[in-house]
Amino acid sequence: MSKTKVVQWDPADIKEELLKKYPPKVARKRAKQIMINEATESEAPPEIVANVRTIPGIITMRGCTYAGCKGVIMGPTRDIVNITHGPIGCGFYSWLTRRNQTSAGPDGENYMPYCFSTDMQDQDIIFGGEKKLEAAIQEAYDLFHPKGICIFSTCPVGLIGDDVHAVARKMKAKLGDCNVFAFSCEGYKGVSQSAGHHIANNQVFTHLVGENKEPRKEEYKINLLGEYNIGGDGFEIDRVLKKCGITNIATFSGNSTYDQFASAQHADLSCVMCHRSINYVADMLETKYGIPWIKVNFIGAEATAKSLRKIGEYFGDKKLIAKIEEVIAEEMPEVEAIAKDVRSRTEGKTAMLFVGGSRAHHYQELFNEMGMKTLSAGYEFGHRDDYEGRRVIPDIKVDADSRNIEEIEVEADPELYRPRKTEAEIKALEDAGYDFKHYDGLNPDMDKGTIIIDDLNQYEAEKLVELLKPDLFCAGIKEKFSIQKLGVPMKQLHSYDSGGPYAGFKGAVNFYKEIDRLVGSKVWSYMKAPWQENPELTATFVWE
Ligand code: CFM
Repeated sequence: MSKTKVVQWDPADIKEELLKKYPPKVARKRAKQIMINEATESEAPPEIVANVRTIPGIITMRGCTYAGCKGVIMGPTRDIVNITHGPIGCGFYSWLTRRNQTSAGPDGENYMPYCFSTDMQDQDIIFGGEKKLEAAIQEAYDLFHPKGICIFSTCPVGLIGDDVHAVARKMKAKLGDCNVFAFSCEGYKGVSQSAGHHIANNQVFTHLVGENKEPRKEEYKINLLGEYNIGGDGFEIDRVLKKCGITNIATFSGNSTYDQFASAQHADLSCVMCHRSINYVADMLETKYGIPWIKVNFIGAEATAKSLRKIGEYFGDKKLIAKIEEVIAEEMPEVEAIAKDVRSRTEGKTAMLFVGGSRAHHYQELFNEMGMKTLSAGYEFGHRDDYEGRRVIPDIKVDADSRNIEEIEVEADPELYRPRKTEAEIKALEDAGYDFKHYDGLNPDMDKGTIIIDDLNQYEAEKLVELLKPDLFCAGIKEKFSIQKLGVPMKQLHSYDSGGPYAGFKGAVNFYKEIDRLVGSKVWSYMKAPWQENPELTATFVWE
């Protein structure tokens, strides 16, 4: 790869380059998932195709439905025993690899260091695995006496037809003091982990939210939805919230407990960080209990300040608003000093971000604060609303894959439904520019002419890097080494490599320092694989 930078490039040429090698049918499909941001001045931005099956043969970055359910939503809860019903690999590879941290708290109840699995064998596939599952639940109960046990289905469980829900019901009745429930989150159930989020949202809402009836007396009670405490992000956010005097009743689900979920209905506002993974719970909390929700983002110091102010404005209490301003004034000077220092080296550097269903958007805030420009970005499994904003939801085509995921009916609770604001109060806030239930998505925040790509794959990732030579590429472990081999620094934005937290004020400082070092390092551009230095055999493919 040449070390000279392409300064001028035409996004249409780049798109064409990416599609060139594909067979025509594949190219046509991929063309709808590669979008030049707001290509035309006059027309509405083109629709992006998202949340559809990856074309067979393409090496996707996506994960499976089980990963979204067990790994993402339920996994970070420390005092629920999460049993993977399936072959051992599914449980093992989803065991702490996401770096969702936890603090055991005064009760010390923490099952996260354990990997619970039924370890299905050939004979269980042939004769059925229900008995083995029953025995596993009993064993976990006898050993730990947890408040809850969750069962996660892997692909073979769905294929052989084990009734995990019947087993869960039976064991819940038998054990008496342990909430046992199951998830039909077989890996193949949806087109990505996104389906697993939805399945987890439904089940945790049905079986757990609202169970703790004990009223809560604290002030300014919120739920923090879609924060998973990766690399300690949630610890930093909780520190800031506490300093402001805001009570976080329940985080879904970073560093969370059974009781947090069970008490979520006591909050007066739901703050949604990751819209993709948890918007279903936000909506259901509103429908059933009358708790409004707003979109927040604690990635980026400015974004954190803005989100705190948004919470303050909702409660509308002078004492809280003053405290929030005091906290921001106290935290910002350090952040600004470091930002100013790194900016002298990072200004004008370029990045690409291809992560999950929200970080490819949120992290652009941090890069902006460093004066860095995002050339290209996209989600692995975002839906159209995560790109184009929630206003497109009514136009989203429901296909067979989405129908596969249950839509549950939720109604206002006859006793507990209590609108937190009157219609007039809501209207007054909205008239003043306040947005409820609103998310604008990634597209409006990206520059014109940048390239937005859904479900980027291995081939396109390498091609993009080759053509645009970014100063930094952000994705996950599957992409890490191939990008570094192209001579470009790579930062994992799922697990944060071994770093973090990056949320809140202290997190922003961590991020600035780390990215400064990464984009300033020349080491990757000196790298040459042995076969590049001394080719032993050269050949061409038949199509070349
Ligand atoms: Fe939400 Fe996440 Fe993300 Fe996600 Fe994920 Fe994750 Fe992610 Mo990896 S819940 S959509 S399914 S912010 S595990 S903490 S980093 S892909 S961008």
